[in-house]
Amino acid sequence: MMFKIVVELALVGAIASVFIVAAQGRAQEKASEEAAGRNYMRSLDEIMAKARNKKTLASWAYESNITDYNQEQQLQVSLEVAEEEKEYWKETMTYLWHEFEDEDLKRQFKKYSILGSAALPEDLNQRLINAINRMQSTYAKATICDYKNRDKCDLHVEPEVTNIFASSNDAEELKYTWLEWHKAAGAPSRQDFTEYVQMDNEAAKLNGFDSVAEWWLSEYEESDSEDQFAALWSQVKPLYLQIHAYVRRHLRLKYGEDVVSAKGPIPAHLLGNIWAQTWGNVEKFTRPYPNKQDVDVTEALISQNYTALKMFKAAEEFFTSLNLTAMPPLFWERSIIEKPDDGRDMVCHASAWDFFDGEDFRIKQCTEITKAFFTTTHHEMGHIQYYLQYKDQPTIYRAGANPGFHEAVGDVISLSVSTPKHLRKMGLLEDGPDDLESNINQLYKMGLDKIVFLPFGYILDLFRYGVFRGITSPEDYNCHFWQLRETIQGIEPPATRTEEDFDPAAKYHIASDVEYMRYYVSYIVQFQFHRSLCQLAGEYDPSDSSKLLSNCDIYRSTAAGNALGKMLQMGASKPWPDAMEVLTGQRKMDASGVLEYFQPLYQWLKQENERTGEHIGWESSNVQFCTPEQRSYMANSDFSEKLSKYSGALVD
Ligand code: X8Z
Ligand code: ZN
Repeated sequence: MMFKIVVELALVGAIASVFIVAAQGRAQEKASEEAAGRNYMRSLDEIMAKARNKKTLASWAYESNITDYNQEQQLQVSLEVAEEEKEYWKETMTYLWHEFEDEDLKRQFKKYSILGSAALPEDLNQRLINAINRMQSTYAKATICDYKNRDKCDLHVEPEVTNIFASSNDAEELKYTWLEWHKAAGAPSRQDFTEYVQMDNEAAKLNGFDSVAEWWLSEYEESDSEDQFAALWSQVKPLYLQIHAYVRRHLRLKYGEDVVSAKGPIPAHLLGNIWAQTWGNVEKFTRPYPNKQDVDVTEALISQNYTALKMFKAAEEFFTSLNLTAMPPLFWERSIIEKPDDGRDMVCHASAWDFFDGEDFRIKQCTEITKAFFTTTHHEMGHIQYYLQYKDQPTIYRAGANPGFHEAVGDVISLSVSTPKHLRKMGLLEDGPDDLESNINQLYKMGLDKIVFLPFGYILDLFRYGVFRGITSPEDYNCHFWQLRETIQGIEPPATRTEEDFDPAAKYHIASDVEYMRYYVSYIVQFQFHRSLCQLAGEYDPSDSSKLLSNCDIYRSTAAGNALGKMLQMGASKPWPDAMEVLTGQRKMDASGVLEYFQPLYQWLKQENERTGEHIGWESSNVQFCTPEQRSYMANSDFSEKLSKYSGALVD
């Protein structure tokens, strides 16, 4: 009996050790597969840096000088790189990366497992690239005639159309210019946009997404991002409604009730910006306390002989004062910071470029000497700062924690630069009182940039999500676009619109295939970042009324700069909540930063609107942008359902 037990035990032991040896063997095998994966990833990442460098150089050459030759070169390089990416992707997918132990290595493989538009067969990829290039060049080359001098027909969006919107008080001139720009830049791209949507959706499907909407949303790495965006909108909507009502009243007083109705949406051409996305240019005649100091510094910039270069150097100095990095020599050699006057066509819309070689970083911007461009200069330099901070990360991580983070860096700096406190330090603003009325003026000016942008930033991609998902078909493009603008932004077109028009493409990012929710996200999170940086700089204390968030200047605070740098250095190596936590201790996007910043203005606007009996919100527009047929089949459509879901409770 005893003998039998011993034999049995020995047998069990032998079997177990066979299993253990087998398991050890498998573990070793896995470890060596993972080691091979690590080696492969290192070399893949280097090869991809070179490929991206080549592609970016060709795009820069094209966008800074739009010629047929440069377009063809850009196309060929893009197609070559796509082939290369496709070959490497096949190899990448032979690794069993899902089973890797190392989370970071897994993350890199996961990111490389999304091939992008290179997944398309070459002929479809070529159609996609060509459709985008045609839209982009239509936009860049679009010109209109001057209202007062109809023989002068070389007005581009930058600087001429922008300047007309910044300075004209003539409602007829503004309406004419608005209509002409949309005719020249928007309508011609309708076909190309439709082709682009088809091709890009094919690419999305080949990458495992239902449509481009889901692909874009995946960049935010959370399954409920769309709901988060909607919740943020509900948080800030009451603030928007107040500034909207206040501005409408002043526009009505200025242009008369025939042009601006008491309870309707605001006509889009009267807000100082061709897209009505920021309204800073109406500040001069809507300022809450007109007798107080003018907070605009455009005149000071001009009278102090600021040049584009001087604005860029001033921006750089702010970054270095925070112990962040100076712009490298190649930046100054290769950037284009003024519009070339040699007659070439160029994409003037400001942009910042990473060439993925750790040395070459550039800005392309048609700078004008204005406060708005001073802000844009900081915005673009914020992108370069991010590139510089994460340049030693693997190529695949050289991106923002999410696209909104990238847009927020320079804006956070501008929040300090734009304070009267800082402008005085720079000698751009004369000494003045720090009283409540001046503070309201200052907050109002910021609100015209920041609060009013939120619904605009939000709707542009609500529109495109609908298109990509097939909820909005080509026959309804313009109707749905204006339906969104009316419902969420409370604005209306200056005249009847039809499906002959295609107004979305009169905006750069639609014509150039640039995702736009990033700006909405940025305009929320930048206030979270600002609040934390101000606390680190000892410039903000919620319990001390002499230290308002809106008057915080983090200039020269290395504590703030180091904290910001730490977040930026992470690039996309971790999901964005980890990056946000490093700087703010928070893991969620939330509008409390915006609301805290604008709290005194909100109270003031509410009182003022009550005092004047202004209607809050808006009734339906009297301008036609959908036909009665379109309206009737829209009533119970998926589009309407989405619209009410994502707009918060409908206004009126
Ligand atoms: O496009 C830009 C930047 C380049 S990333 C100049 N912005 C958006 C726009 O102009 O529509 C910055 C704010 C919003
Ligand atoms: Zn940007």
